[in-house]
Amino acid sequence: MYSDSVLCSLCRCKNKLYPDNLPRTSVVIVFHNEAWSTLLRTVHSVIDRSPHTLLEEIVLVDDASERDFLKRPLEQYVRRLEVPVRVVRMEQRSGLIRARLKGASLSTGQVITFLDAHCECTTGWLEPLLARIKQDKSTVVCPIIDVISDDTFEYMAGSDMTYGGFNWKLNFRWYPVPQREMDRRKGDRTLPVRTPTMAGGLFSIDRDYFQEIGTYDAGMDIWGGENLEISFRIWQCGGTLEIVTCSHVGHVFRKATPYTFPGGTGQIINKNNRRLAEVWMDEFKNFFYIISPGVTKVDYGDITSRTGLRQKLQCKPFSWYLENVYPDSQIPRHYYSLGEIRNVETNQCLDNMARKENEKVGIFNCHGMGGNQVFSYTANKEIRTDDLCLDVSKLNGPVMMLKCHHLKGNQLWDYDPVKLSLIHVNSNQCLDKANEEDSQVPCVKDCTHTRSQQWLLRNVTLPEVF
Ligand SMILES: [Mn+2]
Repeated sequence: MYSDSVLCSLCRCKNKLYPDNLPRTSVVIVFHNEAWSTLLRTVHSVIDRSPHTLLEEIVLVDDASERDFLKRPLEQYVRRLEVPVRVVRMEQRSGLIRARLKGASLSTGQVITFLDAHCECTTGWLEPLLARIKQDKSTVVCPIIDVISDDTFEYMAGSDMTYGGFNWKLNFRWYPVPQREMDRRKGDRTLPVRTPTMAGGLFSIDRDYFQEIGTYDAGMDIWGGENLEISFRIWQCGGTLEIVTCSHVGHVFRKATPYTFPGGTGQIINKNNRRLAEVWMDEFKNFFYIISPGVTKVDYGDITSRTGLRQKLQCKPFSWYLENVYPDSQIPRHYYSLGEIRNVETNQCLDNMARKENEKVGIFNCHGMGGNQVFSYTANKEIRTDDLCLDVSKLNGPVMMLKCHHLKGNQLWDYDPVKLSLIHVNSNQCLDKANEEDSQVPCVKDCTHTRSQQWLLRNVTLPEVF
């Protein structure tokens, strides 16, 4: 499918030339109780693998660590390095967002590069990032994030064929780079990928542009949601977000967050996500609220400065973002219904039963609370629950939940609002309440239009959102 030259994308990256007069960067690294080895591995890899003419300084921001070796021993150690390294301390536990803001404000390079504290930069990582920003300062760039095992520290190349997205719960997720983005780059995988969102840990941004678009939402606590917030903001307010495929930085992926959150992880992320949804997502915030009932009870504080920012910058609506930046989004731009799918005979509702990809969809007593019973019948005639689509691959078969592939095929359904039938187009069979063997497994059968094949698509109304 791809030419030989594309398969050699890495060696073609090696042959690229970059201008001499690239902007200089400060590297800002926030840490909290980081191990000595991983922190210093990050620092040394920046120093060893960046041209020093491009490196203004490294700013280490300590978010109130408790480990002794991160105090004076760290300061003494970095003093003898050949690049200026500053250690800045937060007075109290402040979280990633506020610590990064502090590091950024104390740094001086024209570009600010944020890195996690457990990274390894590879040779040639920096030049392609800075070159993009030199071309256009409203381009925000991420390297490809290579994977460093947290068990063995084995280094594995990350993929240039995935980009950043998000699901209805507003979790960041990697999804395959769609064909349209391959086409836009004419198959040249050394060209940057336009990505709808960033993972958040590693990116470079022009200092003035960072200010201009409103840095971070300082009303967000600790960690979580800030990466989607800055992603939406960049795109909606006229910038560009890219993964520069010729830049590689390794990152130790940990199985669980080592952070302790005052007040609990869940509540903080819910608060941050509510701020994100309320400021940037317009009516599409309903996808988040309906699939996460309970989140609407979380207080999200005052957002007037952020909605004011959106107005001042004349940022585009979220529908524009879905249409133009992320047409393969898990949130459909157009849809007929967002709510429950209720069987007329049994009065039960389709339910994903909290099952995962490649499992069967279930059916259960309707509770009207959203969550696992939320399905959207989209304008593309998919039946979606989050990023999974109802899919049937054999006659009379059970209905499976597969990753939505946007290719119609076995995921294409016709709804007849008069007969109330949901017709699986490929098999020309109708969705039926269940099969004989198992009353909890909806399946498709030849259409009879009897009551067990009749379905009501109803919008779920949200509990009062405040
Ligand atoms: Mn990390």
